[in-house]
Amino acid sequence: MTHITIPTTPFDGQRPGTSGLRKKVSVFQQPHYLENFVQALFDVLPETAGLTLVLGGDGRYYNRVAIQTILRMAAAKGYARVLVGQGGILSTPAVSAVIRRHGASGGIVLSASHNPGGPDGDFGIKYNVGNGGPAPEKLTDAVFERSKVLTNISTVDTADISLETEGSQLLAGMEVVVIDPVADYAAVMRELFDFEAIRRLFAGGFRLRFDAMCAVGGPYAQALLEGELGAPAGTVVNGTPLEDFGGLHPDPNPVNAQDLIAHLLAEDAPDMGAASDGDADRNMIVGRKFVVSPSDSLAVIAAHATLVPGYRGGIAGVARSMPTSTAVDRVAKAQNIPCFETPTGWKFFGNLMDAGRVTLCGEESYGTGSSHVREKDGLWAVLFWLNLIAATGKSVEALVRGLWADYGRCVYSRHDYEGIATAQADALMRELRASLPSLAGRAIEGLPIAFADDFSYTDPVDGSVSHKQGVRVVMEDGSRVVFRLSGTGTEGATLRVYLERHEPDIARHDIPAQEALQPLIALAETVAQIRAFTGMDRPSVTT
Ligand code: VG1
Ligand code: CO
Repeated sequence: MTHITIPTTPFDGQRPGTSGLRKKVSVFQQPHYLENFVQALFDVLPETAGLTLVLGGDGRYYNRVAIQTILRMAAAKGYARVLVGQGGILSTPAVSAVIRRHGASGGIVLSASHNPGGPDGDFGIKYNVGNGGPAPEKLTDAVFERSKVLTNISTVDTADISLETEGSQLLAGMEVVVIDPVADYAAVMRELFDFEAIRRLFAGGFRLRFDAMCAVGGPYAQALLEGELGAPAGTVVNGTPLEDFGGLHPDPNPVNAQDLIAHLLAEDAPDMGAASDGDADRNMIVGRKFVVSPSDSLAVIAAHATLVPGYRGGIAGVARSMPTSTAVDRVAKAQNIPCFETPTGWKFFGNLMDAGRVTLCGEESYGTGSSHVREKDGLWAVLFWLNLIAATGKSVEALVRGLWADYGRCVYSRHDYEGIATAQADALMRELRASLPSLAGRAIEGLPIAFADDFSYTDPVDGSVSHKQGVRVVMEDGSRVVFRLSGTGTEGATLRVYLERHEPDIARHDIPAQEALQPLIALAETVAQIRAFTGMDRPSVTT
C-alpha cells in the first residue's frame, strides 16, 4: 500500500473567518500548512470512508498544487470518490450545486473569494457540508481545535494526476471523476429561469456587459449568456480565469470594477452591466448610468420574484445579514412573509433554507442567492435581473426607482477602513462596546439614539447562539450605524462602518448617498473615534 504518515507540528492561529481559512499564498506554502487544515477537517468529520467529496477552486495561484495534495489525502482517508472540476475549476455556487445534485457528503472550495490572487496574493480553503452550504461554526471551531493538536498527516505516495480531460481514473484505489465545471450549475439555472424570454431579450438587441474580472465566473457566464442565451460574443469580458486575475482585484464593487462602471456611464453605454467576484458567488448589477446598491437588488428580486418561473409559486420568506439595508424587510412586510436578520456570512442562511423558512437571501456585500443552492450566486442574480427585465420590459433603473416609489429609498453606504493595526482595531471595538450602555436616549450630532447594542443571533432552527456579531447604534427614526471588523482580510484589520437611513420622500431620492448620510457619518466618528484609532481621516473604500 502507498499510504504514508508524515509527522507534523500543530499550527496555531488558523481559526477560519467569515468564510473559511484565508491567508497569503506564502503562508499556505509553508510545509504542511494546507495539509494541517485538511487533516484537521478530515479528522473531525463524522464519516468519510466510502463517501463522495466535491473538489474545485477559482483557479487562482496554488489551486492546482492544493488540489493534488487534497486528492492524495482524500485517498488516504478512504473516500470512495472525488468529483473534481476540469482543470481544478469550480465556482463556489457550482460546488454547492454539484454537492446537492450528486448527493455528495461535502465539498472543498479553494478560493480566497474577492481577495487578490497570484504568488503575492491570497489563497483560501473552505468546507461545505452535505446540504451544499458553508460549514456551520460548530464544525469550523472543531477544525480549529483539532489543527492545534494534530501531529500526523495521512496521505498516499502517488504522482500528480491529470485533471484536463473529463472522465474517471483511480488514485490509490479512490475514484477521481473529472467533471464539466459548468454542466450541473447550468442545469439548475435552466430549471429556474425563463431562458426563452431572456433569449428574446438578447435577440431584440438588449446589450449586457458582464465583467468576470479574470476570475472563475467567466466560463459559466460564457456558456450560459453567450452560449445558450444568444448574447453577442464579447458580452462577457475578462472571461478567462487567470492565476493572478490579471492583476485585477476581483471584488465587484464600483471601486474595484471601475472599468465596468466607466462603460456604463459612457454615452453609448450598454443596457446593463454586471460583474462577479473571484469565486463567482458575488454580483454587482449596474444600469445605464445607474449603480444598484446590493441591498436594493435583493429587495427588487424579492418584490418581483413570482415573475420568474422557479419562484412562481411564491417565496416562503427572506433573510438578510444584519448590516444589509432594511429594503427587503419592507417588501417582505408588504407580502406578508417573514424576514430574518442574521449575522454576516452565508453560513447563517443554511438552516433557514433547509427548514423551508426562507427562499431568498442577501448581503450588502454584493451577495444574493436563493434556496436553489446553499451559497450566494453571482450569475444567478444576473439571470434573475435579465429575467425580470424581459418579463417587465423595464430598465434596471426603472425597476429600482419603482422599488423606491413603492417603499421609500433605503439610502445606504459602507465605509471600509483597511489595513489598520489589529491592536488599534480591537481597541476601537472594545471602547465602542464599553460605551454602548451610555448611548441610549442621548442625542449625538443631533440624532436621538433609540438603542445601541452588540448583535447576537439565536438560530431559530437549531437554537445555536452567535455573540458579538456587530455593534449597532439605532436612531429613533430607525436609521442606524453598524460597526464590525472584517473576518476575511489577510493584512491587519479592516473596520467596516455601515450606514442606513430611510427616505420616504421621492423628491429627495436623487440626493447623493454620502450627502444624505452625513449626520450618520458624523455620529459614527463621534461614537467610535475612528480617526483617532485608525489614524485615517477617510475610509479607504466607500461603496
Ligand atoms: C465579507 C462580507 C460578507 C461576506 C464575506 C464572504 O466578510 O462582508 O458579507 O459574507 O465577505 O464573501 P467580512 O467578514 O470581510 O466583512 V466571499 O464572496 O469573500 O466568500
Ligand atoms: Co466570493
